[in-house]
Amino acid sequence: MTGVAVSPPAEVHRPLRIALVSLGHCPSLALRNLRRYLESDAELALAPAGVEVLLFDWPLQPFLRDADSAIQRWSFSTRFDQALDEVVAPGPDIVGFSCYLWNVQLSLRLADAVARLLPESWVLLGGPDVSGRGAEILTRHPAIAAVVEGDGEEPLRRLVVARQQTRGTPCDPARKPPEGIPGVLVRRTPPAAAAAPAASTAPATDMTRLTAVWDAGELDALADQSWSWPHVLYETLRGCPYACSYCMYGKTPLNAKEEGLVVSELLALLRRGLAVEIIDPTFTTYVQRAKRILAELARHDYRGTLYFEAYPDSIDGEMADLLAAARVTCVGLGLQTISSQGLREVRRPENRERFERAIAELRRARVRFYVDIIYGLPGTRPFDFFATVEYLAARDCEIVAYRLLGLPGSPLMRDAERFGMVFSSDPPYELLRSDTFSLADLRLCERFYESYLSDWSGGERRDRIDLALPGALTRGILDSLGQSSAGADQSP
Ligand code: B12
Ligand SMILES: C[S@@+](CC[C@H](N)C(=O)[O-])C[C@H]1O[C@@H](n2cnc3c(N)ncnc32)[C@H](O)[C@@H]1O
Ligand code: SF4
Repeated sequence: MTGVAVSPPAEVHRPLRIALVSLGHCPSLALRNLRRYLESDAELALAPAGVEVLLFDWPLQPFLRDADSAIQRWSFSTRFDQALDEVVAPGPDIVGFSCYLWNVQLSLRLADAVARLLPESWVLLGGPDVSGRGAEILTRHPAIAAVVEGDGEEPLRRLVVARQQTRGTPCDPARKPPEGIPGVLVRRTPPAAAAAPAASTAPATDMTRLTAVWDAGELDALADQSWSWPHVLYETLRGCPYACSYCMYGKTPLNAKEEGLVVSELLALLRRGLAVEIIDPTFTTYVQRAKRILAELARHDYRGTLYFEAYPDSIDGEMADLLAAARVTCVGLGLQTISSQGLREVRRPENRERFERAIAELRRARVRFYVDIIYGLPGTRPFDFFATVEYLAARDCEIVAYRLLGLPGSPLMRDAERFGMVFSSDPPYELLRSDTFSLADLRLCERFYESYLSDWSGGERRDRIDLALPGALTRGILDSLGQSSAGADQSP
């Protein structure tokens, strides 16, 4: 018998390549987490030739500018072509796009094009803008192989293992990601339109494996790029104990990083002089933990700055002092509305006393803060929004007002019919009408807020009104906009 030397197919001699793509306002933490999770995986490390993760992390603005100017010039060679070329050139086996409302349309366009140019690679989507509507996306985009819903680390790892196992086998154009991976929706062939449901939600990410996700050399290079939100993102935990229906934050069970690790990683970033955003849904809500972390940070020197958002109830005097000591430069507080009904309808607990304590303590400790509010909330009317602005103006708070967005997958979308809410079907999914807001009302709220910022948040006009008088500010602003102010003194 003659022996035949069987060598592995040429394919297997090169690493399995995974390209991860993000278009954003700041460097993507999701891509770093996904990369770190794959690189620290024992099973994948044993694979022949290993796994190579390529990150394509691009500022979004140039894509938008280029698209605009190309249309003006009637020429369609844009940053898009260059991006496509860069992703396709290394011949990745898996290409994953990180989708948020600011990039989902561009990402889908790129994903469709990549899938056409690389028919044998698996093109995947993940991120909050596709979570909760994977089946709809698979139906509308036949080239997408799978959508990952929720936390992506463990589902992506399993997809990579599955791809690894099929390497070197004869090319089968119908070869697709397998069904049954928790958190992964895959396309079924045939019929092309149907999606196999995700087996269940993805298992929790092992947060201990997400250490040092920011590569030090990479951070220097990132600082050189023009990001519109020049922050380095850091998460100490996932999950939010509150259930505000409009929000996509923290709809996963609590999953926290070990405190010592949080302190050492944050110090490493802060010592490099970086502007760090802690992106936990509400950093201070796990009060004792947050206090221990802040106290530990406060013991060290650093040039960097810290910023985060918080549900205000947890900010007492001690917390405010620790924030100041740890050199937190700004805190975003959620209030949303002073209407009790509005808060009830979005399942957000109300605690005005605690909110007032938080702003008083932050002010005393000289920690800058601003307050988030929303217009268009179910169960509210424009005058509730005006009264909320008045309430905050009377307390000298910096205000950030948002129009209600119907985020795909958020619990609010299940209530849309009950409140007659109609949202734009495309990003940013803004409210167009509801039982209590016409489109004209929404436009008026926007003008009201802009007028408040430009003419009434300080200066002469403001000095002329008595902010303690209910309705005085609302009347002033509406009169200046040529709108009737009848009803301005009604309080919610
Ligand atoms: C930082 C941040 C910003 C930054 C920009 C960030 C960036 N990358 O460019 C700034 C401050 C500019 C910003 C602005 C806004 N934001 Co914002 N922001 C965030 C925040 C706090 C963190 C995002 C993040 O990096 N998270 C950490 C990573 C690890 O989590 P992740 O992104 O969910 O990724 C995980 C999974 O989704 C999945 N995954 C993600 N990508 C991929 C890719 C693949 C291939 C796979 C397999 C899996 C996967 O795996 C990851 C790890 O588990 C989130 C809330 C949050 N805590 O997540 C909101 C959030 C993303 N923002 C949101 C919104 C709505 C806004 C605003 C409209 C303001 C507002 N009203 O809330 C504006 C829009 C600005 C604009 N005009 O474009 C929504 C987006 C919802 C959506 N459908 O996209 C979120 C979810 C918050 C919310 N309100 O519910 N934001
Ligand atoms: C992380 S939250 C604020 C901090 C804290 N978690 C809280 O709720 O108090 C960020 C802000 O984004 C705004 N926001 C979130 N989802 C929104 C949506 N669907 N439409 C409009 N604004 C939204 C809210 O004003 C919210 O306060
Ligand atoms: S708005 Fe804030 S408190 Fe409410 S669910 Fe979202 S992150 Fe949690």
